[in-house]
Amino acid sequence: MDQQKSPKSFKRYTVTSALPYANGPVHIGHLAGVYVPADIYARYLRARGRDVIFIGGSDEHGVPITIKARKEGVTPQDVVDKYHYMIMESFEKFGISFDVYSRTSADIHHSTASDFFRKLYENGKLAEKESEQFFDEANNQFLADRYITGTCPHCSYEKAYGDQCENCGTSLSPNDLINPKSVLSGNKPIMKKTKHWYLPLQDYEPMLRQWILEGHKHDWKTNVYGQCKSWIDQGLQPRAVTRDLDWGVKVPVEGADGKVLYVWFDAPIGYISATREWSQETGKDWEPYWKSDDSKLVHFIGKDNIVFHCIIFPSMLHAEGSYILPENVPANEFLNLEGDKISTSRNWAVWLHEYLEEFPDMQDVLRYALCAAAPEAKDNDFTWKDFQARNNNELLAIYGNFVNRTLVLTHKYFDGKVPARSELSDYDKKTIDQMEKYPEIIAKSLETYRFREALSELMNLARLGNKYLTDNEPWKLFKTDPERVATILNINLQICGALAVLSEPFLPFTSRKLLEMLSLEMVSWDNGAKPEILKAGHIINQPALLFSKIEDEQIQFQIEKLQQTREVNQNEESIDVNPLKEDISYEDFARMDLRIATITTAEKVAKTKKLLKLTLDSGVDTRTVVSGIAECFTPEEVIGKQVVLLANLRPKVIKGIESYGMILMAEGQDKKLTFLHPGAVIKNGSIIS
Ligand code: B3M
Ligand code: ZN
Repeated sequence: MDQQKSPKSFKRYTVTSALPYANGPVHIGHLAGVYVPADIYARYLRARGRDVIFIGGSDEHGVPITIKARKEGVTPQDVVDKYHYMIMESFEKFGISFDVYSRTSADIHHSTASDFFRKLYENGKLAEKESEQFFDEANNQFLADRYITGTCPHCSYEKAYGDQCENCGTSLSPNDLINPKSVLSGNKPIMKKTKHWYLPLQDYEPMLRQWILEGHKHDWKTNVYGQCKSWIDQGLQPRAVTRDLDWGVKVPVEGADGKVLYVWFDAPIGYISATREWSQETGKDWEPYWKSDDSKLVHFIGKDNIVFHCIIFPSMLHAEGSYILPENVPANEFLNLEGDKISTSRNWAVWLHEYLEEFPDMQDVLRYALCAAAPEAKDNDFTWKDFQARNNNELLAIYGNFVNRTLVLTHKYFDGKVPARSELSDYDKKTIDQMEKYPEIIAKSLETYRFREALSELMNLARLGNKYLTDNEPWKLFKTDPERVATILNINLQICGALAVLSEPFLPFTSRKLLEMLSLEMVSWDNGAKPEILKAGHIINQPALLFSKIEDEQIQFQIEKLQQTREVNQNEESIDVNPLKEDISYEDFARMDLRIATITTAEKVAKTKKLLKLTLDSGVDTRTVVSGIAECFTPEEVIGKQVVLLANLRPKVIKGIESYGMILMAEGQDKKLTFLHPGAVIKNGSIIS
C-alpha cells in the first residue's frame, strides 16, 4: 500500500463508521467520537466531487443484547428491532448522511459473514482447537464474554466481564477473572470441553508490522499508532472467532451446532454486507469499493475499537485475500459529560432522541459544539455551559450576526439585489484574497482528519466577514458614497456565499437555510469561495434567523436533570457497594444479645477524635460503652437517645476505659452514621430478635 498517494490518486472512498450496538439509544459520545467526524468527512468528499460511499448500520449480535432480552423477557430480535429503528432515526435527524444504514441481523449480512468464514475455513486459515471453558450447569450453557463476571486481575474491580474490565479498560479472557461467576445463575461455573475456531493472529505479525509500524508511522494518529504498536510488540495470540451461543451468525461448517461467529468477527464484515445491500438497491458495483487498490478505505471509530479495526479485521481481510486494507483509522478518544465518564447503565449521557425534543431544530448547534470539543487527541469534556457559549458567542454572535447584518443591509439599500463592485481598496483586495484561500485551508485540515481545526477555520471565515463589515461601517457611508457601500456589501455577500458552501459538511441544516436565503444553488467545494459566487444583479430572499439565543433557564434545566441522575446513582451505589457476607445459621444469630438501651451520659474521650464514653441504661444494668461516633455526634446530641445495644460483646479496654458492648449504627452516604431507633419508646432491656 502506498501511503504517499496524493488524494487525487484515489478514485473512490469507502468511509465506514462503527456499527453501534442495537441495545440502547445513541448519545452525544457516539456523535462526537464517530458520526459527526465521519459525516463531515463524507460530505466534504462529495462536495469535492469524489466518489464516496458512507456506510453505517447497527451491530445486532453479541452477548449484551441477549442478556438484555433475557432481563426484559423478550427475544433478542425484539431488542434489536426496537433500537435499530430508534438509532437510525436519531442519525437521520442529525443529518448523518449515510449512503446505506444496514443491520447485522439482515439476511445479506448473515450470508456475507458466513461466506467469509467458510472461505477462511476452506483455505486452511483457521485453527480448530478444543479447550475447557466455563459452563453454567444450572442453565446448561457455556459462558462466553459477558455471561461471566469476576474480579479483574489488573485493578481488582469486582464486576469485570469475561471479555473486558470496564474499570481499567483491559481486554480480558474469561480465564483471567478471579472468582468467576455466571451472570445467568450467579453460580460458580464448572469447566467443560468445547471446540472453537481461531484466527492465528501471530501469523500476520510481519504483515501488520510492515503495513502499520513502518507504513503508517506518520499518517496515523499517535493514539492509534501507539495502541497498535503495543499490541504487536506484546506478541499476538490466536484469537477465537466462534462462540457457544445461539444468537448470531451460525458457524457454517459441520460439527458446529450451537455455535455462532464471535460478534467482533461478524460485525466489521457488516461494513461489506452493507455495501452489498447498497449495491442491490442502486445497481452499482460494490466490489471496487472493497477490492480495488485505488479505493481509500477509512474507518471512523472510538478508541475502544482500535484493536479490532487495526489488527483483527485487517488480518481477516488479508487472510481472505481479495480485500484492501484501511488507509487510515482516525479513532477518537472519549467524550466525558460534565466531568464524568458517559455511561449507559448509569444513565449518564445526553441522549440524542431527548436532545431533539428539548432543542428542536438545533441539530447544527450540537454538531458544532461536539465538533469544536471533539476528543481528537485526548478525552474531552462536554458541559452544558460550553454548549451554550458555543451557540451564543460563536454561532449566533459571529456567524449569524454577520450574515444577518449583510442581508438586512442589502435589502435596505439595494432592495435585495446584489450590488456590483467598483474600484477595490487594498483592504477589499486583501479580504477577497483571504476568502479565496478558505476551501484549501479547510480541506487541508479535513484531509488529515483534524476536524476541530477545520471547524475553527470555517469560523475564521465568518470572523473575516464580520470584521470587514464592522471596520467598513457601510451604514455610515450610504448617504455620501453609495458606490462604496455597494462594493462593501458585494464583498460581504460573497463571504456569505462562501460560508453557505463551506459550512455544508459541518452545519448542513444551516448551509441549506443560508443557500435558500441567498437564493443560491449549491456549488462545488473548489468554487465555493470565488468572488463571483453571487453575481451582481442577483436577487436574494428575505433573511431569517440562522441561530437563536439559548437562555440560561434551558441550560439550568439540563444541569438539574443531570443532577437528579447523579443523586439516583449515588443512592444506588451506596446500597450495593458492599457485597453480601457469607451465610450464617439462625443459631449464630441467636447468640447475639441485642436489646434496647438508653444513653444517660456522654463525654468525649480525651486525646481522641472519634470516641465518646457513654453510660447506658440497658434495663438490666448500668454500663459503660466506648463508641466511635464522636465525629458525627456531640455528647449533648446523644444523651437521652434510645439505641440498639449488642450487650454480650466481650468487654474490651479502649484508651484505658473498659467498654461493655457496642451500639449498632447504620453507615449511610458519605460515611455518615445514624442511630437505629425503635419505632416507639419502649422499655429498656427489650430484646431484639
Ligand atoms: N458495536 C462496538 C461499539 O459500539 C461495536 C462496534 C462495531 S464496529 C464493526 O463500541
Ligand atoms: Zn480492571
